[in-house]
Amino acid sequence: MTDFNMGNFSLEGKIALVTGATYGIGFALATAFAAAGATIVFNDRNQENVDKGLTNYKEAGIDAHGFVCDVTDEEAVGKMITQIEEEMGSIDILVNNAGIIKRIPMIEMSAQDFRQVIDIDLNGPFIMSKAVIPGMIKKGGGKIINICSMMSELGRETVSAYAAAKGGLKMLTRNIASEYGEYNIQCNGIGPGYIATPQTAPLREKRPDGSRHPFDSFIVAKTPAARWGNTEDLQGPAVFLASKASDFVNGHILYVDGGILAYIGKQPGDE
Ligand code: NAP
Ligand code: GCO
Repeated sequence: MTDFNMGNFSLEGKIALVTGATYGIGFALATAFAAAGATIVFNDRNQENVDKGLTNYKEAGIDAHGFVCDVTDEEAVGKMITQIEEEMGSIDILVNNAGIIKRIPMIEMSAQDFRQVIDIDLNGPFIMSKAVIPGMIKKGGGKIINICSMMSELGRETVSAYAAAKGGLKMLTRNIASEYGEYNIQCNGIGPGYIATPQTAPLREKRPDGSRHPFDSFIVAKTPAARWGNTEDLQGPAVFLASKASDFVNGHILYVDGGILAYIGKQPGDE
């Protein structure tokens, strides 16, 4: 017998804030944190989404706390964090999950669209992290998990702004780890592969003749696991990075991609 303590994976007594966690990946991560014992707080950018989220959590048997807050609005973020700290206590775990994508060829993309993606996907995590780190320092530690992407490593047509933001988020992750690691703050990233959520629904839509979207077949052929990921695939890695079990893991991006980044891809004709 070793003296390894399985309790190191527990999130009992922890307060976890997951941004944009009404549905999709954020919701799945929050429900896993709740199952591991954490109190769940989430935000979304309008009341309708927050209400939808509260219903989703209730149906899952989770007593979550929801806030209307846009992650790009520094003043609103400051107010939300103060309110959470006053009402529930300081935040132990922050997941920067809220994000958008715009699929537009780069030379047709307006600077305004490019800026909006960078604002939500990169400035948002900066604003959120900046707001929670002082409380984590006071408390003696904390966990920040940034939801990165395959596009933190790879490019593809139409996603220039998203790739720029998610590549930047990888480096923000390493920098937060570098700057605040000495305060027992671990900042890591999760890089999901292609996960079936509303964000990727347009890439899986059937063609008018009933055939599969070419991108759908392409991704299955490009993934050694030979399938799209589902949001549950991300739960174990997230609980690990949120828990004491990962206290010496810092500045790391954990790719949960069914092997995409390890694989050169099938030769034409073998798909
Ligand atoms: P999703 O289904 O579109 O959910 C994203 C959530 O973030 C939505 O609830 C959205 O609200 C919210 N949000 C957007 N902008 C916000 C803002 N400014 N302030 C607060 N909330 C905001 O996306 P998902 O697929 O679950 O993705 C979650 C994260 O994982 C994103 O960062 C995404 O880039 C990343 N990711 C996804 C995949 C994938 O394959 N699905 C893979 C890698 C990484 P609205 O409904 O109002 O837009
Ligand atoms: C796209 C996709 C991706 C994924 C994801 C991959 O259009 O290529 O939407 O960017 O959502 O981020 O990890």
